[in-house]
Amino acid sequence: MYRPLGITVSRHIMDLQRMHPEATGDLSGLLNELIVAAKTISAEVNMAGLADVLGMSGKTNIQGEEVQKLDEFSNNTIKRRMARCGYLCVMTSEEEEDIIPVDEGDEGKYTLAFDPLDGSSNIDVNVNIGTIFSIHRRKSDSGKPPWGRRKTDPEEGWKPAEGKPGSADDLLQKGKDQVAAGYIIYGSSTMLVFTTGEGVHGFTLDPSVGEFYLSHPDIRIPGKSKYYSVNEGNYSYWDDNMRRYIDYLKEEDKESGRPYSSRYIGSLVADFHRNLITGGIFLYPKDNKSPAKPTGKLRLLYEAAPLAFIVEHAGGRAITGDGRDILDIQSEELHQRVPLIIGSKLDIDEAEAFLAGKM
Ligand code: FDP
Repeated sequence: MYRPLGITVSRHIMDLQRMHPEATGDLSGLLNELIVAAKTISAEVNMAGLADVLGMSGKTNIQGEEVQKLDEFSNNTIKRRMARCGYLCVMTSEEEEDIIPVDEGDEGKYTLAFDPLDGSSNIDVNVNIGTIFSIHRRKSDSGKPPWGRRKTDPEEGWKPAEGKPGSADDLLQKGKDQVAAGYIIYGSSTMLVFTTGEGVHGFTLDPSVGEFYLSHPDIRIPGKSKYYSVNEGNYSYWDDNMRRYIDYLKEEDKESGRPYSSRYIGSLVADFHRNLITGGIFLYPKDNKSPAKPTGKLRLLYEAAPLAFIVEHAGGRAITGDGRDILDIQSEELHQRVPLIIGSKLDIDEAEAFLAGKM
């Protein structure tokens, strides 16, 4: 019933572009290409159980193609599609150690960092998983004319304008300098949530027409919540302040709405999405579990920073718990890890005070 009136994501992106007369349309083009990749992944995720059966029986799917692991499929889908979209100069993915170059001649003015399939331990058990993305403007000169990626050659017609490839340095930027960030969650339905800095908007995929429709305009995270999401199995690896905070959330105190309820899925994107909609605080703090990961588990460029950008534009906050706002961190490595404490603003303020030993 809603279809004829529903606002499609492409219409929404065009509306955003019209608000900026100076825009070239590159960011719109980039988002639209990413959305096609997301729809491709969504279709494959929905086939996961079946693909597994087919994979075990002969390692080929019904089209006669080799069955790939879903995270590998998602990585390849995004990287191959985006390498030739003409709007990027370089990419980085959770699945790849080094930077991912774009196709020669297709260099553009943006960078893309992505986690192709977050929550991979949940893939095989039919629990929500997702794709997270972060877009920055490149720092280096693109070497292209400002009016676009292609020029017309009188002899040969359209051909790519020559451009300069990007480097890791283009990707290593602060979260607050993102131009767009978002995620796609593959759950009971597939949803896209993103922001270009003008509100956070959610779109739900109607698989029968293959279109995302605006279903959650201008999402605002509740200021205070009654949910906390943390892997409490790590309790003995936390410092005293962190333990005291979690103990505090579990104490009974009607006036402050305690005890809080615990909700932990173990897919960052799913835990984050639930908290964004209902209110909540997600914590993956630093711990002493592994000397290799003293700063927590989650990655700055394609997990913490994009979700921090979204939550702040929805009225929430994201911090490390050691005195830093996630969006202020200058990334130094592609796969840098950070502690992440993210969610409803008043809960984050309170957690910050606990972690600083002030409460
Ligand atoms: P996963 O290991 O399943 O890929 O970043 C990875 C991540 O999942 C997040 O999605 C999730 O929030 C977190 O790790 C879960 O870690 P724990 O198993 O240590 O709780």
